[in-house]
Amino acid sequence: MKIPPSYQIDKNKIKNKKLKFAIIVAKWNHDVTKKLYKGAYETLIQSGILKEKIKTWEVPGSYELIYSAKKIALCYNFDSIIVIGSLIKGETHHFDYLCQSISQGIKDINIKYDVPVIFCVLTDKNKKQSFDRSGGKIGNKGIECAKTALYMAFFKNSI
Ligand code: RBF
Repeated sequence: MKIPPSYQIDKNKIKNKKLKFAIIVAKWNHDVTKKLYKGAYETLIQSGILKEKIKTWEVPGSYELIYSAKKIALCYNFDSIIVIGSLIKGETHHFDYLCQSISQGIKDINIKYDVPVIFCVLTDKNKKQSFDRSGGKIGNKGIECAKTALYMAFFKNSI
């Protein structure tokens, strides 16, 4: 299987109907994460991935993305896993701790398991910024992450 030459995935190039994707969505700030999910899911479908090859799970918050991605990496054989979350800076220091531990946790899974885990966790100052990046004026990071997942699925299978 060849890796597509550019970051933009051409639907016609996706010949492999067996590629399997997992999407894990945190429900915290669900008004944001549901838009990221929509962007990611629709991008996979538009790229020719079969509906039945995309499996979705929901977890309470972004912190739970770590365990759930690990469990899915361990128990299944997906070609890529997309984790979706939205962290919004509040009054406490939790934001910094959460951002740090979630990115480290997802990084650890990428190292330990043979599946690319794509980081679609927004870390924003406020809701407006999050909406701008989840289908607003800056675009939709869910779409970008699905393209990355496609690319990495090809990469995984090319080696
Ligand atoms: N989860 C998120 O996905 N986004 C957040 O912005 C967020 N903020 C939180 C702020 C505080 C003070 C706490 C205690 C939790 C927050 N969580 C957030 C939830 C977290 O990811 C996790 O679900 C819980 O801490 C339970 O493990």
